[in-house]
Parts: sequence; C-alpha cells; structure tokens
Amino acid sequence: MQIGFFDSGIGGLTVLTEALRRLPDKDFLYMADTLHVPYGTKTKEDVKKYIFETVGTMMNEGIDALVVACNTATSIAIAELRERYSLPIVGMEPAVKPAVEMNFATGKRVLVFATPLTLQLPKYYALISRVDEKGIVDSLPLPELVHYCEALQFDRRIMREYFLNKLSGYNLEHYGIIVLGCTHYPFYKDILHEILPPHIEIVDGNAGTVKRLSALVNRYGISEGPGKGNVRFMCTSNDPSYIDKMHTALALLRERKPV
Ligand code: DGN
Repeated sequence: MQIGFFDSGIGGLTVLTEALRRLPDKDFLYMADTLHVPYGTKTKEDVKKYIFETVGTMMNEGIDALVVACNTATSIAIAELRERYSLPIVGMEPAVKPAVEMNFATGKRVLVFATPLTLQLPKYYALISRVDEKGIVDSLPLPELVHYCEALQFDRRIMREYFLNKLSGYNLEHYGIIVLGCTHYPFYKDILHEILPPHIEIVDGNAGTVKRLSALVNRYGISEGPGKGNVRFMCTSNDPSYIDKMHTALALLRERKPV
C-alpha cells in the first residue's frame, strides 16, 4: 500500500521530500489537482468541491494514509475530510506557533507568507488569536508565487526582484522570522536567504507535518511491508508533461541540501 500526498500542484513535493528523508521505506502516491491549480485565488466553495473530487480519486487508487500537503486545502476541508474518511489524515498549519515562541526572547516580529485564501479563512484567524497574544505577527499574501513555481521559474534575478518588490514596504530589521505558510514557497528558500538580512530565520510546517505522519505510521502500522521510497505521480488533467514536471521538481528538491 501507499501513503497519499495531495496538493493543487507541485507545492506538496516540498513536504514529500521531507517524508522521503524520514520514511524511506514507504511508498507514496502524489496527486496534483492540475485541472484547478491554483487554489489560493479561488472561492472557498469551489476549492472544497475540487478537494473532495481529487481525494475521492486517490481513495479509489488505494491509500492507507493521506497527507493534505497544501495549507489552503487544509484550512478549507481537513475537518470534513476526517468526517468522511476513516483513514489517518494529516494536514498543514503555518508554523506561526513555533515562530512566536522562538521570537519571544528577541522581541522581533514574525512575518507570515501564504496564499490570499489561507490568510482570509477562519482557521488562520483562530490560529493567530490563539498564539499571538502580543500582536507580533504580520501577514503578506503572495498570490503570484504559486504561478512562478508552477512554471518552474527559479531564475535568481527575476525571483530576487519579485521578493524585493513585495518586501519593499517592510523594515526587515524589525522581523526575526519569516513563516512560509504555503507548501509551494519552500522552493524559494535559498533565494530568500540570499536577499534577507542574515538574522532572519525562515521556517515552514513541513517537518512538523511529517513528524505527525511518522507518529501515525508507527502507531497504526501504516503501509507495513517492503516499501522502497517509490513515488507514483498522478494529476487530474492526465497530462504526461505535468508528470515529467513533477519528476523534475522532486529531483531538484532532493538534490538540495536542507536550508
Ligand atoms: N500549495 C498550496 C498551499 O500550501 O496553500 C497553495 C497552492 C495554490 O493552489 N494556491
């Protein structure tokens, strides 16, 4: 059997990369909803429909755990997915809580990057009111970044200019941590490190999600057997060139050192 990973596009590969490091003896099915990517600029109702259609297809393929490797989809549908399906389901959460805790001593602020939809949903407001007692968290939507990522746009000059432009209104000396609250964004971690002042740390929720997956795998004996770290790719548009793109993007992530 296999562990299912799901995202609108290639963003969830950043989470899968972490899973392949931590659970090398499991097999994986990675599904991208290429018919509807990007999710972050659509309505909540439409995205919920797409999520259930796509997860339904994955269930027919046979998976014994599901990772919703998309912050936007998690915010919209994780509770209802858990009601509908009885298998273990792990989602994403912007790593705001650890970021606020890490920043306590320094007195600096936290900046969260995510899709516009993630930042508008009640789940995000609930998270902020739970963990940001001191009001030190600011949020910046980066709607264009998923498009760049899906186009495999990693040109340093273009992307540096994009980020510098987005950050031009911020005094970065006031910030200690940037939280990547969308699974596409870690593709740009190294470029961000190049342009940000060295004191700023960049965190994402990938390690936390895979840690939870790993705990469930051990607790329930999920996907036991001779798995080999195989990854099978699927996409809702059945487009072979997109499958090639996922192979390329995963190879790119796997040859990078974790930053
Ligand atoms: N990767 C998704 C996330 O983590 O929110 C967003 C992708 C999108 O479709 N906008």
